[in-house]
Amino acid sequence: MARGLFITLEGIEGAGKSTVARGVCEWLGRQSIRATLTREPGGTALAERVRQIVLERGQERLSAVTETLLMFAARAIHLENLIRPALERGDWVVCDRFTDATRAYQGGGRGVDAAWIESLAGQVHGGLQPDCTLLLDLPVPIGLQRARSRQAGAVDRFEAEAQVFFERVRAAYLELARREPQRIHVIDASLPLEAVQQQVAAVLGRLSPLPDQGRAP
Ligand code: Z5A
Repeated sequence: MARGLFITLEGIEGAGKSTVARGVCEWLGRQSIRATLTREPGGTALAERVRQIVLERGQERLSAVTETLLMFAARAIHLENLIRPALERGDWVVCDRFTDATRAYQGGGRGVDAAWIESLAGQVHGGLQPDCTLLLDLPVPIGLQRARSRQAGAVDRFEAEAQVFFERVRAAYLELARREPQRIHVIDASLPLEAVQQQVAAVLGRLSPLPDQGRAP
């Protein structure tokens, strides 16, 4: 059986990735395509434990290099136990963040060496890249306002960052999209949800003719 397609969603905090990812799965369901919805860091029980380590604001310092290694450790677990098996059985995988997030957050946001990130990416998933990435782009203050209006509980290590950090992350994402326009589709996420979903459906529709794979029986 041919493998399913690998779709990723990216963007700054509060861009609407989780909301849109659920919508993408519903859209695929209407096309009779089986989809697996997942997220990073995390996605499996073990990778979610790594997520907890990397997000929680604990006593010990976590350097940008350590943060990068933990993102790839979680990713390696996720790929082996969930992403690759799902793609191989013909499901489409819809993943809320993947390696572009490491490029944007650790590379753009924290200044980690881009060549080193690419070398880790090559080792962890050299043969597998997303087929299509939806970059939900919006001005940082709108994203932060949306995220904070919804926030409940403790603020994590990223949510505690200042606006200037997210400005660097956003700029890094837009630069990635400029370099890879065939794969990374910039969606105007500042618009109302319905308009965002229309843009997303237009991109997904252009992935057609939808391959004769991963269809529900
Ligand atoms: N991270 C990293 O540094 N390196 C990596 O390699 C990876 C991740 C993989 C956790 O990610 C952190 O990990 C993340 C980057 C880092 N930290 N940050 N920032 P996460 O994806 O789990 O957390 P998040 O980015 O903070 O997600 P989020 O805040 O949940 O945002 P979202 O998923 O993009 O948004 P949402 O929950 O779908 O929507 C937010 C609210 O806005 C909600 O009330 C919606 O109803 C509302 N919304 C959504 N769309 C709209 C529109 N169009 N209009 C109005 N309101 C809307």
